[in-house]
Amino acid sequence: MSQRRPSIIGPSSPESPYPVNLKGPVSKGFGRGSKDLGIPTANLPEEVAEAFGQVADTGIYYGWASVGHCKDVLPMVMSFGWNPYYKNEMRSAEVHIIHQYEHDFYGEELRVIVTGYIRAEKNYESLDALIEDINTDIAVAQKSLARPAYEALRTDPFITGAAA
Ligand code: ADP
Ligand code: RBF
Ligand code: MG
Repeated sequence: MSQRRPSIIGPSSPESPYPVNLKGPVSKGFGRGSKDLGIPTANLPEEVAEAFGQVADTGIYYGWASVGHCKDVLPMVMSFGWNPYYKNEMRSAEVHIIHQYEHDFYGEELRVIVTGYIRAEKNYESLDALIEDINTDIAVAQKSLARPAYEALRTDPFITGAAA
């Protein structure tokens, strides 16, 4: 059975260590995001994931993202951890941008502002249960980012690409 979850998560403005800025070229994962889940995730490089691990625990996060030369700043959800459902061997930081893209963008620079934590990673009995929780994460991220202190980060020079 699915459980009800709150639609807004965390304090009214980001608290330490957030916001956390991460960036790097989009790397190849196992190709499971699109194929199994219908939810593609752009993987940050291993060393960027490890750097995030120095300031945060494994889990599901939300914030803003932008890609390459594109100035659009879009909401995102990020999974950071071992992916218990798939029993991965290494921690990965995977970003699902809440936007429909026409093309892949492997190799392009992905910039992310992590604004807060949503929940711990879970192991699931079925793929459907995982997908249902990810869809709830997406709704939670959108609602949580609509608060003024979070919305303000959408124009941060780091994420718009204005900071060199
Ligand atoms: P991989 O295991 O290589 O990460 P995925 O199936 O997770 O493969 O697909 C991820 C790729 O899909 C990203 O690297 C990116 O190029 C592309 N992509 C397309 N739309 C999105 C999106 N909305 N969010 C994240 N990545 C996307
Ligand atoms: N994988 C898990 O094993 N447990 C999770 O709780 C989990 N939550 C996720 C939440 C979000 C928002 C996203 C984008 C992915 C999540 N995944 C989770 C990771 C998913 O298994 C991963 O995207 C695939 O392994 C594809 O690389
Ligand atoms: Mg992926």
